[in-house]
Amino acid sequence: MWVTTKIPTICRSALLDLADNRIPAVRLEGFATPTQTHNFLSALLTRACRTSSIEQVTRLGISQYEQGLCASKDNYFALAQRFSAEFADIFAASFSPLQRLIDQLGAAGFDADIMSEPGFGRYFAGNGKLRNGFSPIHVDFAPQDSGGWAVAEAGAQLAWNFYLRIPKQGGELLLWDKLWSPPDDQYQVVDSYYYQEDVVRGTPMVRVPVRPGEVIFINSRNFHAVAQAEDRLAYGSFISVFERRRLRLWS
Ligand SMILES: O=C(O)CCC(=O)C(=O)O
Repeated sequence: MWVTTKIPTICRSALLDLADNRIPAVRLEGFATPTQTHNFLSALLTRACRTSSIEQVTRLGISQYEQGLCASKDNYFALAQRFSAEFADIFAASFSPLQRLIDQLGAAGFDADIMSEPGFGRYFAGNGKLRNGFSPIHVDFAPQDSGGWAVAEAGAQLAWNFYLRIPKQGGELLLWDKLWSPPDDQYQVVDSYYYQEDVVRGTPMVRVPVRPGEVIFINSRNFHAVAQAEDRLAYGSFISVFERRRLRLWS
């Protein structure tokens, strides 16, 4: 349960509080300058391949859910190599938010890197997410659905998002103070990863306005959603937390 709804600035104890679900989010203001944000946004939109997940979300990149769980592990890791090379070109044309984030986590006292899978190699990390409409309530928590993958062994799972383009109205991040547990799946919408509103009925919620150039970290096991928005663009990945010390990034 959250002990406060205040959102602190990044530091080691704030990220551990987030992993323990004592706070709703952690903020990293000024992650990138307006010029860096613009250059990365342009490189991403012009060069990255799109793979849709649901009608409201167009993904620039791949996800372990769509290309792995819904297809196969071989498929995901073959694509992970291809897309990591493609994103290296995008970073070369602008800058690497992924490396910058890893450096920031290192500076906060963690051992941070990209996630690896024994026998398969590195995961892909860092997707663009272009949102149009209301992005429905969901959780992202590998132990829920990824048995047989190393990410399912994490003690906690966070997500970070670097905001690139946010409409003047709407597009807030909605966070509920409720960590997913198995009985919640009675509310899951058939054949999809999102949930009916009943799953969070009566649960405290915070509505977090987000700004271009900043990063927000959330505990992605908490139910969350994104308010109605047109052309909202963010870039980020998950962070699996191992032994409260090793942070591993993947998408
Ligand atoms: O873009 C955001 O603010 C949150 C995105 C989201 O739903 C997620 O990371 O799963």
